[in-house]
Amino acid sequence: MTRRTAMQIAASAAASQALRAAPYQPSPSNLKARQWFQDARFGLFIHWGVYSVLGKGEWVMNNDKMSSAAYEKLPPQFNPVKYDAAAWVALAKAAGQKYITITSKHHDGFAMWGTKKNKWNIVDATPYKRDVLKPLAEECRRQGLKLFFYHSHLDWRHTDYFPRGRTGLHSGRPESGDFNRYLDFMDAQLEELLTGYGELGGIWFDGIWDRKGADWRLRKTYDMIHRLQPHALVGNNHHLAPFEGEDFQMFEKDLPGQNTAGFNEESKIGALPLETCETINVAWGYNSTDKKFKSAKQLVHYLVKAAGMNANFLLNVGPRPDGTIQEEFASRLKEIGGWLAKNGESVYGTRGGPITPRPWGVTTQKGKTVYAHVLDWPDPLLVIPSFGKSLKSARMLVGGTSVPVKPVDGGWLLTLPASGRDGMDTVVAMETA
Ligand code: FHN
Repeated sequence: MTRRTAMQIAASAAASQALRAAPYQPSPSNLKARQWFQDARFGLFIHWGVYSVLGKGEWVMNNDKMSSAAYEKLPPQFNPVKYDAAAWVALAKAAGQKYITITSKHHDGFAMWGTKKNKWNIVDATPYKRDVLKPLAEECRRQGLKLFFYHSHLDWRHTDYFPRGRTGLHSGRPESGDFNRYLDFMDAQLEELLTGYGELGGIWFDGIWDRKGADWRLRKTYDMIHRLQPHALVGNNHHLAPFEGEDFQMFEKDLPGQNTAGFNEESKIGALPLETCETINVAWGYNSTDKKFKSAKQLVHYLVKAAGMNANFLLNVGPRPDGTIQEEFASRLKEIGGWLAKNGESVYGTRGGPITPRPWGVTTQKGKTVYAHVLDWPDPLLVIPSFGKSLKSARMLVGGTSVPVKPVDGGWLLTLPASGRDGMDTVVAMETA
């Protein structure tokens, strides 16, 4: 027998556990939500928690080997008096983002809402004493964005998260606990979010990779979500092929099917709507020393390359402990929004294009229009390979200048005019028969 890695054995155990449950039948409202999600194409990811006080990212409790007692010194210092949910949602809108995915609970177990299930939360444990998710949900409804909650399965503090996984080993918890009681607690907190914050876009799970092979009772949790909000989209960042009950598949720091980040080796592209997530600098949670900011051009390229692969792009910010979003993030989001204001037709409501990525760029499509996204291609001549449809005409999306099209063996030769070229991404709209 070939030696299978522990990960493969764990993945097959988790998959078989998922398969034992009855097949999941998404509701009509869920299928409609999936179409909306794919049309939306661009969302704002927000990693925010008491860890931001230290400015060393969201893994500081684990990376600095902090005990729960030491970590408990952070909430009393977390007082985001400058938090302005309306401004955050307005920034997402200015960026051209159609939904927001915010951490309701990250791996430190700290609830960013007024949970009644324990005192480890923003209302009971900080001088701010207010729920930050409620105003965000209200602002999203008012400004027309959908709201998703990122919710960590992994918990570095809860004493029933036992046996331990690969992380959170320095919290100082007793070497005992009832994992099912922890999952009951997690489901009870999720029920608060699913019944107290209005209609949600979905739940974005993360963290089961910490205990591969454990029985996470995924279907029990997923079925609860779909019972309470049938339209809510469930995704789980397990870096594996989708499990029964999931409604979209996410990839992290990689386009679908790629593995430049090194932890997407098993994430085969499934048949569900796709999303990839990325940071503007390197860190997800606020990191005051992380100055490796990607340019707006790089981020537009990521957005259109994701769209070219039929995937959404979820772009992250990590707000400061005072509730502000740093200017390096805000300026890039607004610049992306400026590009989308002129070129959004080639992204929103599209699906992956008929031509696979080429040295010159990628394609998206909507109805009979195929959009060529010409990235870092200075030449006026552009060869479009045959793609199963006949090309009737072409125009520069911005300005509408006609693009000469000459049939050649194997496709067409386009001559791009100087007018309408865009330093970030020049979009050519090609009408097909
Ligand atoms: O451990 C988390 C990390 O903190 C962050 O939330 C990312 C975002 O996708 N997910 C996990 C790392 O894979």
